[in-house]
Amino acid sequence: PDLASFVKDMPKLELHLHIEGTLEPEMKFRLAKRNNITLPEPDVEAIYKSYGAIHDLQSFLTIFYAGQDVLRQRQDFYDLCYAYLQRASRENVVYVEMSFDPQAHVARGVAFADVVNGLGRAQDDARRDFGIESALIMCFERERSEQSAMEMLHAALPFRNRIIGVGLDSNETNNPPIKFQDVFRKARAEGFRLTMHCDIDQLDTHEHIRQAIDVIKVDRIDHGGNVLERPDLVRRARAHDLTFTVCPVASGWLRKEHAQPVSVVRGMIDAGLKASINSDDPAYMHNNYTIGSTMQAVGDAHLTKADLIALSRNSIMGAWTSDPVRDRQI
Ligand code: ES4
Ligand code: ZN
Repeated sequence: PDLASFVKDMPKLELHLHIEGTLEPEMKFRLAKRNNITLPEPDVEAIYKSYGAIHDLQSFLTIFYAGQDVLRQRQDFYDLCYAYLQRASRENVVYVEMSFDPQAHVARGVAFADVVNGLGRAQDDARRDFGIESALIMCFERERSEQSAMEMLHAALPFRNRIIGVGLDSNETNNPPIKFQDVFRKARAEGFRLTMHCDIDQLDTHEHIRQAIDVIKVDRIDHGGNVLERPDLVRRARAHDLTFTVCPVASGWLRKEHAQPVSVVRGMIDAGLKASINSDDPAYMHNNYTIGSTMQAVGDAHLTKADLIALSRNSIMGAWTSDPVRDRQI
């Protein structure tokens, strides 16, 4: 088959997907109405247009957090998650490890349990209705304090059957991995798997990658493309058998230059690193691309079908399905 139908039919895994980043303008508009929130944009079209201002990580984060403001009730989290899983299953995604960022939700008054139970009930219903499996990764926002992250970790303990790992995201500048050393040590001790963002071309990115591997001892790195510039880090990543969850379309969108993130995937394959292809925040960039269109775009940029199969294998091997802490078999 041609590459497009090959990718379309392939069973796919998604390991780096922010559920809040799947909030499409149509749903944002509907939830704003339902919650009596006045958006700055008068209609759905204007919301799409406002995303044109995204040009780097911080400009994305500003719009991303503003958009989340419409998520107020358990039902909102349910609707968001169910709609995403339905779309994903339609393109043959069979398994998703999706991140959520509780701190912003809790800060605007949503109960932690409403976030997790809203997402969780949608996961259960999507499994029943579409056969798609999924699990949650709780991300800490790295510009917030370590104490706040520790509070979230404690809040997550009763939900260990749903939350299989913890991550670190948001603004990386002057927020190195070691800021959260104690939180991640505790999370590991509690049985959570560990990942963290080392976004492309952030300040001190090589040092952040080094800390993630050597100090935090992560199981995966989200993005991490700059590893390729340092042979010593490549060696460390290989020695630790790390999986990199690369998001070629999203990273290209944030950089307004689309070739580079594709070359990251190519470079990781050639360096013997385990790269996987993922979506990140599909509703905010490139008019709602999908993981299928991401794989196809990467494939069209000179990856073979064998490469795409190897990348999918990396997703399977890098997934956290077999975590012993989980009391629910998937
Ligand atoms: C994110 Cl792409 C990315 N980077 C950092 N933090 C994030 N939160 C949601 N998407
Ligand atoms: Zn991300």
